[in-house]
Amino acid sequence: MSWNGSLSGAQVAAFARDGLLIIPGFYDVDSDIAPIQSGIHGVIGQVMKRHGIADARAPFVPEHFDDGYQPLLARDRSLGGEVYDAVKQIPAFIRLLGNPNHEIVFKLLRKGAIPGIAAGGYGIRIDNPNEDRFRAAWHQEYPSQLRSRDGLVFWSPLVQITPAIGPVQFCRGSHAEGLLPVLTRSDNPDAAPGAYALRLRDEAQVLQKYERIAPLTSPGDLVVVDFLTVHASGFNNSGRSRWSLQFRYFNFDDPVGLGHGWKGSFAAGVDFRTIHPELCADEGER
Ligand SMILES: O=C(O)CCC(=O)C(=O)O
Ligand SMILES: [Fe+2]
Repeated sequence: MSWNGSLSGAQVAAFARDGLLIIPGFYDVDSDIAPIQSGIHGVIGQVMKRHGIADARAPFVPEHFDDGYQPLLARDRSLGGEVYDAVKQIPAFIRLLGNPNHEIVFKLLRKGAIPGIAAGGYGIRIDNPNEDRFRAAWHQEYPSQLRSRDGLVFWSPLVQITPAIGPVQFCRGSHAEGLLPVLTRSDNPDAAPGAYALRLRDEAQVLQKYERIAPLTSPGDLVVVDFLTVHASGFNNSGRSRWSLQFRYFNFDDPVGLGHGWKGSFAAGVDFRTIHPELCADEGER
């Protein structure tokens, strides 16, 4: 069972109002999600193999696809990084990235759009328990992706999202702010890399205006996020990593994207400051 190919008028209106739309059961858990989970199970095994670690795991079952990952992290955090880099090359993941339903949703939510897949804008997040360094602080997607201002993030969990595992938090309706200025941290060598170094300017004032929602979604569910909706990672206090899919699409017909030629941002080796200097201030300049 997966999406029936249509969105109701109420869903389209809710997305326009909230900058966010949850579509339960968008993906088929057996044919879309389980093959990705199985691929991850295989990659974890290959990382074990590469490092001479005996693989004593049970055979793959979807609910426990990430068995063996916490012990890898405990042994050496860099092995987690190897898994992270490898899993976005799983064929079933790339197949789902290009699923025609993403284009259909894009065109239903953005009338007249010409959808594109943001190169470097897709991946599988692994938000590990009690780890802060790679949590996404409050942000809009556009500065870290560029391509077009009216893009969409397709976010979907590979594990059941519970309060303890740290659901993503969204400021409902915050896309109405338009493009928000950011602070950069050019002079701090200890700052997190790339997009992680950006902070919303006047973050507290922005946040207090909006209701925060933290959807508890299940594998197969889809969260569609406007590129301007302010959101942040939750805190994972559970014993399991929070695995989730991100596919990002943009619009070739967006005036801002047409203006800069659909350039990518940090993941494409571009510094956001060079494309939108008017939106940037160094943290030291405040
Ligand atoms: O999953 C998360 O913690 C953050 C997700 C996010 O920022 C995104 O998908 O754009
Ligand atoms: Fe994001």
